[in-house]
Amino acid sequence: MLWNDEFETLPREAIESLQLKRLQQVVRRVNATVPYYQEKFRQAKVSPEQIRTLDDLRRLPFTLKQDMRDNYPYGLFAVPLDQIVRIHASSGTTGKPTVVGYTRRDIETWAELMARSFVAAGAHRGDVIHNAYGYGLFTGGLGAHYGAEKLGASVIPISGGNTKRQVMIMKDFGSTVLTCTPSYSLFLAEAAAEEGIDMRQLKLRIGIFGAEPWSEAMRQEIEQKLNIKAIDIYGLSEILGPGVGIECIEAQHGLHIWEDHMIPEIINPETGEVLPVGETGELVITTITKEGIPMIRYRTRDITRLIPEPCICGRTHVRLARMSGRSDDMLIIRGVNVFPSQIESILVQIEGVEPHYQLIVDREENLDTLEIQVEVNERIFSDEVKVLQVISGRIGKEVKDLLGVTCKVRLVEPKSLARSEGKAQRVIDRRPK
Ligand code: DLL
Repeated sequence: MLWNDEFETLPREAIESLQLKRLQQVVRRVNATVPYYQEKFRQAKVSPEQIRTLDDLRRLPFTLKQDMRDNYPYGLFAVPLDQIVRIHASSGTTGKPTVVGYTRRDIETWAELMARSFVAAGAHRGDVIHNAYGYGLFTGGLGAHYGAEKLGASVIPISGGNTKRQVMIMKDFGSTVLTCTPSYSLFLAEAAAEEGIDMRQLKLRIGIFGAEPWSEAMRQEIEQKLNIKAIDIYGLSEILGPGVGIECIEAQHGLHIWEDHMIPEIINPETGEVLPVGETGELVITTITKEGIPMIRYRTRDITRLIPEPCICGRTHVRLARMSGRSDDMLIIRGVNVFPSQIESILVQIEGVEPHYQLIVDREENLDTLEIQVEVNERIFSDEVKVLQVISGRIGKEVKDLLGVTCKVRLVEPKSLARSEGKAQRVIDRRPK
Protein backbone atom coordinates (compact mmCIF):
# COMPACT_ATOMS: atom_id res chain seq x y z
CA MET A 1 0.00 0.00 0.00
CA LEU A 2 1.14 3.50 -0.83
CA TRP A 3 -0.14 6.89 0.32
CA ASN A 4 0.95 8.87 -2.72
CA ASP A 5 1.32 6.46 -5.62
CA GLU A 6 2.61 9.02 -8.06
CA PHE A 7 5.42 10.49 -5.97
CA GLU A 8 6.44 7.36 -4.08
CA THR A 9 7.13 5.45 -7.27
CA LEU A 10 8.67 8.16 -9.47
CA PRO A 11 11.31 6.71 -11.78
CA ARG A 12 14.88 7.68 -10.85
CA GLU A 13 15.27 10.16 -13.73
CA ALA A 14 12.06 11.92 -12.73
CA ILE A 15 13.18 12.12 -9.09
CA GLU A 16 16.48 13.57 -10.14
CA SER A 17 15.07 16.16 -12.49
CA LEU A 18 12.56 17.23 -9.83
CA GLN A 19 15.37 17.42 -7.29
CA LEU A 20 17.50 19.58 -9.56
CA LYS A 21 14.66 22.00 -10.29
CA ARG A 22 13.79 22.30 -6.62
CA LEU A 23 17.42 22.58 -5.54
CA GLN A 24 18.00 25.46 -7.94
CA GLN A 25 14.90 27.19 -6.59
CA VAL A 26 15.83 26.81 -2.95
CA VAL A 27 19.41 27.94 -3.47
CA ARG A 28 18.19 31.08 -5.25
CA ARG A 29 15.66 31.68 -2.51
CA VAL A 30 18.02 31.38 0.47
CA ASN A 31 20.61 33.45 -1.34
CA ALA A 32 18.04 36.20 -1.70
CA THR A 33 16.48 36.03 1.75
CA VAL A 34 18.92 34.68 4.35
CA PRO A 35 22.01 36.84 5.00
CA TYR A 36 23.76 33.83 6.58
CA TYR A 37 23.59 31.82 3.34
CA GLN A 38 24.45 34.85 1.24
CA GLU A 39 27.65 35.27 3.21
CA LYS A 40 28.45 31.54 3.25
CA PHE A 41 28.01 31.28 -0.53
CA ARG A 42 30.16 34.37 -1.03
CA GLN A 43 32.93 32.87 1.10
CA ALA A 44 32.72 29.59 -0.80
CA LYS A 45 32.77 31.56 -4.06
CA VAL A 46 29.66 29.87 -5.36
CA SER A 47 26.56 31.48 -6.78
CA PRO A 48 23.10 30.01 -7.45
CA GLU A 49 23.70 30.10 -11.23
CA GLN A 50 26.54 27.60 -10.81
CA ILE A 51 24.15 24.88 -9.63
CA ARG A 52 23.52 23.25 -13.01
CA THR A 53 23.50 19.57 -12.09
CA LEU A 54 22.83 17.58 -8.92
CA ASP A 55 26.58 17.01 -8.60
CA ASP A 56 27.03 20.76 -8.19
CA LEU A 57 25.40 20.37 -4.77
CA ARG A 58 28.83 19.52 -3.40
CA ARG A 59 30.07 22.99 -4.27
CA LEU A 60 27.78 24.42 -1.60
CA PRO A 61 29.02 24.84 1.98
CA PHE A 62 27.76 22.68 4.86
CA THR A 63 25.43 23.98 7.54
CA LEU A 64 26.16 22.90 11.10
CA LYS A 65 24.20 22.86 14.32
CA GLN A 66 26.61 25.54 15.52
CA ASP A 67 25.49 27.80 12.65
CA MET A 68 21.95 27.52 13.95
CA ARG A 69 23.12 28.38 17.47
CA ASP A 70 25.10 31.36 16.17
CA ASN A 71 21.97 32.64 14.47
CA TYR A 72 19.66 31.92 17.41
CA PRO A 73 16.71 32.10 17.42
CA TYR A 74 15.37 33.14 14.00
CA GLY A 75 18.47 34.05 11.98
CA LEU A 76 18.15 31.20 9.46
CA PHE A 77 14.44 31.71 8.76
CA ALA A 78 13.80 32.48 5.11
CA VAL A 79 10.39 34.11 5.59
CA PRO A 80 9.14 36.82 7.95
CA LEU A 81 7.59 35.62 11.21
CA ASP A 82 4.10 36.51 10.04
CA GLN A 83 4.32 33.53 7.69
CA ILE A 84 5.50 31.10 10.38
CA VAL A 85 2.62 29.19 11.93
CA ARG A 86 4.58 26.83 14.20
CA ILE A 87 7.86 26.91 16.09
CA HIS A 88 9.67 23.84 17.45
CA ALA A 89 13.04 23.51 19.13
CA SER A 90 15.36 20.69 20.03
CA SER A 91 16.60 20.75 23.56
CA GLY A 92 20.28 20.05 22.94
CA THR A 93 22.37 18.90 25.84
CA THR A 94 24.43 22.06 26.02
CA GLY A 95 23.62 25.70 25.51
CA LYS A 96 20.72 27.16 23.58
CA PRO A 97 18.18 25.03 21.75
CA THR A 98 18.04 24.98 17.96
CA VAL A 99 14.90 26.68 16.76
CA VAL A 100 12.92 25.81 13.63
CA GLY A 101 9.88 27.46 12.06
CA TYR A 102 7.23 26.07 9.71
CA THR A 103 5.00 27.91 7.26
CA ARG A 104 1.49 26.62 6.69
CA ARG A 105 2.73 24.80 3.59
CA ASP A 106 5.61 23.25 5.56
CA ILE A 107 3.10 21.85 8.05
CA GLU A 108 1.13 20.38 5.17
CA THR A 109 4.23 18.83 3.61
CA TRP A 110 5.22 17.36 6.96
CA ALA A 111 1.76 15.84 7.45
CA GLU A 112 1.96 14.40 3.92
CA LEU A 113 5.36 12.82 4.58
CA MET A 114 4.18 11.44 7.92
CA ALA A 115 1.04 10.04 6.29
CA ARG A 116 3.28 8.34 3.70
CA SER A 117 5.41 7.04 6.56
CA PHE A 118 2.44 5.62 8.45
CA VAL A 119 1.26 3.79 5.34
CA ALA A 120 4.79 2.49 4.66
CA ALA A 121 4.77 1.12 8.22
CA GLY A 122 1.53 -0.73 7.50
CA ALA A 123 -0.93 1.63 9.19
CA HIS A 124 -4.22 2.71 7.61
CA ARG A 125 -7.49 4.48 8.15
CA GLY A 126 -9.35 2.78 10.96
CA ASP A 127 -6.21 2.29 13.00
CA VAL A 128 -6.14 3.65 16.54
CA ILE A 129 -2.79 5.36 16.87
CA HIS A 130 -1.49 5.66 20.42
CA ASN A 131 0.94 8.55 20.07
CA ALA A 132 3.27 8.53 23.06
CA TYR A 133 5.90 10.82 21.54
CA GLY A 134 6.16 13.95 23.64
CA TYR A 135 3.94 16.88 22.61
CA GLY A 136 5.57 20.26 22.97
CA LEU A 137 8.69 21.84 21.54
CA PHE A 138 9.89 18.32 20.62
CA THR A 139 8.73 17.52 17.08
CA GLY A 140 7.77 13.89 17.80
CA GLY A 141 4.28 14.39 19.25
CA LEU A 142 2.78 16.96 16.90
CA GLY A 143 4.64 15.61 13.88
CA ALA A 144 3.16 12.14 14.26
CA HIS A 145 -0.20 13.63 15.25
CA TYR A 146 -0.76 15.66 12.07
CA GLY A 147 0.31 12.73 9.91
CA ALA A 148 -2.04 10.36 11.72
CA GLU A 149 -4.95 12.76 11.23
CA LYS A 150 -4.09 13.24 7.59
CA LEU A 151 -4.09 9.48 7.18
CA GLY A 152 -7.56 9.44 8.67
CA ALA A 153 -6.66 7.22 11.60
CA SER A 154 -7.98 7.85 15.11
CA VAL A 155 -5.13 9.39 17.02
CA ILE A 156 -4.83 9.31 20.80
CA PRO A 157 -2.64 12.29 21.75
CA ILE A 158 -1.42 10.69 24.96
CA SER A 159 2.13 12.18 24.84
CA GLY A 160 4.82 10.78 27.17
CA GLY A 161 4.48 10.02 30.87
CA ASN A 162 2.01 8.44 33.27
CA THR A 163 2.97 5.03 32.05
CA LYS A 164 0.38 2.98 33.94
CA ARG A 165 -2.43 5.10 32.58
CA GLN A 166 -1.00 4.62 29.09
CA VAL A 167 -1.33 0.87 29.49
CA MET A 168 -4.95 1.15 30.61
CA ILE A 169 -5.80 3.41 27.68
CA MET A 170 -4.06 1.18 25.19
CA LYS A 171 -6.08 -1.75 26.42
CA ASP A 172 -9.45 -0.01 26.81
CA PHE A 173 -9.28 2.08 23.61
CA GLY A 174 -8.02 -0.83 21.54
CA SER A 175 -4.88 0.89 20.23
CA THR A 176 -3.51 -0.82 17.14
CA VAL A 177 -0.43 1.32 16.44
CA LEU A 178 2.05 2.57 19.03
CA THR A 179 4.34 5.52 18.35
CA CYS A 180 7.11 6.27 20.87
CA THR A 181 10.83 5.79 21.40
CA PRO A 182 11.97 2.15 21.26
CA SER A 183 13.16 2.30 24.87
CA TYR A 184 9.79 3.61 26.01
CA SER A 185 7.97 0.72 24.33
CA LEU A 186 9.84 -1.69 26.59
CA PHE A 187 9.06 0.43 29.62
CA LEU A 188 5.38 0.26 28.66
CA ALA A 189 5.58 -3.52 28.39
CA GLU A 190 7.16 -3.67 31.80
CA ALA A 191 4.48 -1.43 33.33
CA ALA A 192 1.81 -3.56 31.69
CA ALA A 193 3.26 -6.74 33.18
CA GLU A 194 3.14 -5.12 36.62
CA GLU A 195 -0.57 -4.48 36.09
CA GLY A 196 -1.02 -8.10 35.13
CA ILE A 197 -1.52 -7.17 31.46
CA ASP A 198 0.30 -9.06 28.75
CA MET A 199 0.98 -6.61 25.92
CA ARG A 200 0.96 -9.53 23.52
CA GLN A 201 -2.75 -9.96 24.15
CA LEU A 202 -3.63 -6.37 23.19
CA LYS A 203 -4.80 -5.28 19.75
CA LEU A 204 -1.45 -3.64 18.98
CA ARG A 205 -0.15 -4.60 15.56
CA ILE A 206 2.57 -2.12 14.73
CA GLY A 207 5.06 0.04 16.60
CA ILE A 208 6.71 3.02 14.90
CA PHE A 209 9.84 3.74 16.87
CA GLY A 210 12.56 6.32 16.51
CA ALA A 211 14.15 9.48 17.91
CA GLU A 212 17.05 7.46 19.35
CA PRO A 213 19.42 4.79 18.06
CA TRP A 214 18.38 1.18 18.53
CA SER A 215 19.76 -2.09 17.27
CA GLU A 216 18.37 -4.92 15.17
CA ALA A 217 18.60 -7.15 18.27
CA MET A 218 16.49 -4.65 20.19
CA ARG A 219 13.91 -4.80 17.41
CA GLN A 220 13.58 -8.54 17.85
CA GLU A 221 13.22 -8.16 21.60
CA ILE A 222 10.44 -5.57 21.17
CA GLU A 223 8.65 -7.57 18.48
CA GLN A 224 8.57 -10.59 20.76
CA LYS A 225 7.59 -8.79 23.95
CA LEU A 226 4.79 -6.83 22.30
CA ASN A 227 3.87 -9.23 19.53
CA ILE A 228 4.00 -6.49 16.90
CA LYS A 229 5.99 -5.44 13.86
CA ALA A 230 8.50 -2.82 15.00
CA ILE A 231 9.29 -0.20 12.35
CA ASP A 232 12.20 2.23 12.43
CA ILE A 233 11.40 5.90 11.79
CA TYR A 234 14.03 8.59 11.47
CA GLY A 235 13.94 12.33 11.61
CA LEU A 236 15.43 15.43 13.11
CA SER A 237 13.95 18.79 13.92
CA GLU A 238 16.42 20.76 11.81
CA ILE A 239 15.19 18.99 8.67
CA LEU A 240 11.53 18.30 9.47
CA GLY A 241 10.91 16.26 12.62
CA PRO A 242 9.81 12.61 12.40
CA GLY A 243 9.15 11.37 8.86
CA VAL A 244 12.44 12.12 7.12
CA GLY A 245 12.77 8.39 6.53
CA ILE A 246 10.94 5.20 7.42
CA GLU A 247 11.22 1.47 6.90
CA CYS A 248 8.53 -0.18 4.86
CA ILE A 249 6.78 -3.11 6.49
CA GLU A 250 7.38 -5.23 3.39
CA ALA A 251 11.17 -5.25 3.71
CA GLN A 252 11.92 -3.85 7.18
CA HIS A 253 15.32 -3.21 5.78
CA GLY A 254 16.53 0.36 5.40
CA LEU A 255 14.57 3.58 5.70
CA HIS A 256 13.16 5.23 2.56
CA ILE A 257 14.06 8.90 2.60
CA TRP A 258 11.48 11.06 0.79
CA GLU A 259 13.63 12.23 -2.07
CA ASP A 260 11.11 14.56 -3.66
CA HIS A 261 11.57 16.81 -0.62
CA MET A 262 15.13 16.08 0.50
CA ILE A 263 18.50 15.20 -1.00
CA PRO A 264 20.72 12.88 1.07
CA GLU A 265 24.49 12.67 0.78
CA ILE A 266 26.99 10.60 2.75
CA ILE A 267 30.29 12.24 3.61
CA ASN A 268 33.49 11.35 5.36
CA PRO A 269 32.97 13.16 8.68
CA GLU A 270 36.66 13.98 8.98
CA THR A 271 37.33 15.40 5.52
CA GLY A 272 33.85 16.44 4.38
CA GLU A 273 34.39 14.58 1.11
CA VAL A 274 31.31 12.97 -0.50
CA LEU A 275 31.56 9.17 -0.36
CA PRO A 276 30.57 6.76 -3.13
CA VAL A 277 27.07 5.30 -2.83
CA GLY A 278 27.00 2.40 -0.38
CA GLU A 279 29.85 3.57 1.84
CA THR A 280 29.22 4.37 5.47
CA GLY A 281 29.65 7.90 6.75
CA GLU A 282 27.81 10.96 8.02
CA LEU A 283 24.40 11.77 6.58
CA VAL A 284 24.03 15.26 5.11
CA ILE A 285 20.58 16.45 4.05
CA THR A 286 19.42 19.34 1.88
CA THR A 287 15.75 20.27 2.07
CA ILE A 288 14.37 21.29 -1.32
CA THR A 289 10.79 22.31 -0.58
CA LYS A 290 10.89 23.77 2.91
CA GLU A 291 9.91 27.43 3.16
CA GLY A 292 10.33 28.44 6.81
CA ILE A 293 13.89 27.32 7.36
CA PRO A 294 15.44 25.65 4.34
CA MET A 295 18.57 23.67 5.17
CA ILE A 296 21.43 23.48 2.72
CA ARG A 297 23.73 20.49 3.25
CA TYR A 298 22.89 20.09 6.92
CA ARG A 299 25.37 17.82 8.71
CA THR A 300 23.22 15.49 10.80
CA ARG A 301 26.13 13.75 12.60
CA ASP A 302 24.19 10.50 12.12
CA ILE A 303 26.15 7.59 10.73
CA THR A 304 24.58 5.47 8.00
CA ARG A 305 24.92 4.49 4.34
CA LEU A 306 22.68 4.61 1.27
CA ILE A 307 21.05 1.42 0.00
CA PRO A 308 20.47 2.08 -3.71
CA GLU A 309 19.03 -1.32 -4.71
CA PRO A 310 15.33 -1.32 -5.65
CA CYS A 311 13.02 -2.26 -2.79
CA ILE A 312 10.41 -4.99 -2.93
CA CYS A 313 7.74 -2.54 -1.76
CA GLY A 314 7.83 -0.65 -5.05
CA ARG A 315 8.90 2.68 -3.59
CA THR A 316 11.69 4.18 -5.63
CA HIS A 317 13.11 6.43 -2.94
CA VAL A 318 16.58 5.43 -1.80
CA ARG A 319 16.99 3.80 1.62
CA LEU A 320 19.22 4.72 4.54
CA ALA A 321 20.63 1.85 6.55
CA ARG A 322 19.60 1.80 10.23
CA MET A 323 21.55 4.57 11.97
CA SER A 324 24.49 3.06 13.78
CA GLY A 325 24.71 6.09 16.06
CA ARG A 326 25.81 9.68 16.01
CA SER A 327 29.38 10.63 15.29
CA ASP A 328 29.25 12.75 18.43
CA ASP A 329 27.88 9.83 20.51
CA MET A 330 30.65 7.65 19.32
CA LEU A 331 32.83 6.92 22.30
CA ILE A 332 36.52 6.80 21.85
CA ILE A 333 37.75 4.48 24.55
CA ARG A 334 41.48 4.11 24.65
CA GLY A 335 41.54 5.04 21.00
CA VAL A 336 38.89 2.55 19.94
CA ASN A 337 35.67 3.82 18.36
CA VAL A 338 32.67 2.37 20.15
CA PHE A 339 29.00 2.94 19.37
CA PRO A 340 26.57 2.20 22.20
CA SER A 341 24.44 0.27 19.69
CA GLN A 342 27.27 -2.25 19.21
CA ILE A 343 27.25 -3.04 22.90
CA GLU A 344 23.45 -3.14 22.87
CA SER A 345 23.47 -5.86 20.21
CA ILE A 346 25.65 -8.02 22.41
CA LEU A 347 23.60 -7.48 25.56
CA VAL A 348 20.22 -8.09 24.00
CA GLN A 349 21.25 -11.51 22.75
CA ILE A 350 22.21 -12.88 26.12
CA GLU A 351 19.57 -14.95 27.88
CA GLY A 352 18.36 -13.36 31.11
CA VAL A 353 19.87 -9.95 30.32
CA GLU A 354 17.33 -7.16 29.91
CA PRO A 355 17.59 -4.40 27.27
CA HIS A 356 18.10 -1.74 29.93
CA TYR A 357 21.68 -0.62 30.18
CA GLN A 358 23.99 2.28 30.74
CA LEU A 359 27.61 2.79 29.80
CA ILE A 360 29.74 4.63 32.33
CA VAL A 361 32.95 5.98 30.91
CA ASP A 362 35.58 7.40 33.23
CA ARG A 363 39.30 7.90 33.48
CA GLU A 364 41.59 6.37 36.06
CA GLU A 365 45.28 7.17 36.12
CA ASN A 366 45.06 8.56 32.61
CA LEU A 367 43.40 5.45 31.26
CA ASP A 368 39.83 5.38 29.98
CA THR A 369 37.56 2.90 31.71
CA LEU A 370 34.26 1.49 30.54
CA GLU A 371 31.70 0.00 32.86
CA ILE A 372 28.58 -1.62 31.47
CA GLN A 373 25.68 -1.60 33.88
CA VAL A 374 22.91 -3.83 32.71
CA GLU A 375 19.82 -5.27 34.28
CA VAL A 376 19.20 -8.98 34.49
CA ASN A 377 15.85 -10.60 35.08
CA GLU A 378 14.53 -11.57 38.52
CA ARG A 379 15.43 -15.23 38.13
CA ILE A 380 19.04 -14.61 37.26
CA PHE A 381 19.42 -11.89 39.83
CA SER A 382 18.40 -14.20 42.66
CA ASP A 383 20.49 -17.05 41.31
CA GLU A 384 23.85 -18.06 42.67
CA VAL A 385 26.78 -15.68 42.42
CA LYS A 386 28.40 -18.17 40.09
CA VAL A 387 25.67 -17.75 37.47
CA LEU A 388 26.04 -13.98 37.61
CA GLN A 389 29.77 -14.34 37.17
CA VAL A 390 29.33 -16.51 34.12
CA ILE A 391 27.04 -13.95 32.50
CA SER A 392 29.20 -10.95 33.23
CA GLY A 393 32.23 -12.88 32.06
CA ARG A 394 30.50 -13.69 28.81
CA ILE A 395 29.49 -10.07 28.20
CA GLY A 396 33.03 -8.90 28.93
CA LYS A 397 34.46 -11.44 26.53
CA GLU A 398 32.04 -10.67 23.71
CA VAL A 399 32.71 -6.94 24.02
CA LYS A 400 36.43 -7.60 23.98
CA ASP A 401 36.12 -9.89 20.96
CA LEU A 402 33.94 -7.50 18.97
CA LEU A 403 35.44 -4.17 19.89
CA GLY A 404 38.80 -4.93 21.42
CA VAL A 405 37.95 -2.98 24.55
CA THR A 406 38.23 -4.32 28.08
CA CYS A 407 35.29 -3.41 30.25
CA LYS A 408 33.86 -3.99 33.67
CA VAL A 409 30.39 -5.48 33.75
CA ARG A 410 27.97 -4.84 36.56
CA LEU A 411 24.74 -6.81 36.52
CA VAL A 412 22.10 -4.86 38.37
CA GLU A 413 18.71 -5.59 39.82
CA PRO A 414 15.67 -5.54 37.53
CA LYS A 415 14.16 -2.02 37.17
CA SER A 416 17.04 -0.34 38.96
CA LEU A 417 18.26 1.79 36.05
CA ALA A 418 16.36 4.98 35.27
CA ARG A 419 13.64 4.68 32.62
CA SER A 420 12.96 7.47 30.17
CA GLU A 421 9.67 8.57 28.65
CA GLY A 422 11.54 9.98 25.69
CA LYS A 423 15.09 9.45 24.55
CA ALA A 424 17.03 7.04 26.76
CA GLN A 425 20.34 8.18 28.20
CA ARG A 426 22.71 5.35 27.42
CA VAL A 427 26.05 6.95 28.13
CA ILE A 428 27.42 8.73 31.16
CA ASP A 429 30.82 10.10 30.33
CA ARG A 430 32.62 11.21 33.46
CA ARG A 431 35.97 11.83 31.86
CA PRO A 432 37.39 15.29 32.45
CA LYS A 433 36.91 17.35 29.29
O1 DLL B 1 14.06 12.93 17.38
C1 DLL B 1 12.56 13.57 15.61
C2 DLL B 1 11.87 12.27 15.70
C3 DLL B 1 10.76 12.13 16.50
C4 DLL B 1 12.30 11.18 14.95
C5 DLL B 1 10.09 10.94 16.57
C6 DLL B 1 11.65 9.97 15.00
C7 DLL B 1 10.53 9.84 15.81
P1 DLL B 1 15.48 15.56 17.35
O2 DLL B 1 15.03 15.66 18.76
O3 DLL B 1 15.91 16.80 16.65
O4 DLL B 1 14.32 14.99 16.44
O5 DLL B 1 16.64 14.48 17.32
C8 DLL B 1 17.19 14.07 16.10
O6 DLL B 1 17.69 11.86 16.96
O7 DLL B 1 19.80 13.37 14.52
C9 DLL B 1 19.35 11.15 15.47
O8 DLL B 1 20.61 11.28 16.11
C10 DLL B 1 18.33 10.67 16.47
N1 DLL B 1 17.35 9.82 15.80
C11 DLL B 1 16.12 10.13 15.36
N2 DLL B 1 15.52 9.04 14.83
C12 DLL B 1 16.40 8.02 14.91
C13 DLL B 1 16.40 6.65 14.51
C14 DLL B 1 13.71 13.77 16.57
N3 DLL B 1 15.35 6.06 13.95
C15 DLL B 1 18.25 13.01 16.33
N4 DLL B 1 17.52 5.93 14.74
C16 DLL B 1 18.81 12.51 15.04
C17 DLL B 1 18.62 6.48 15.31
C18 DLL B 1 17.58 8.53 15.52
N5 DLL B 1 18.67 7.75 15.71
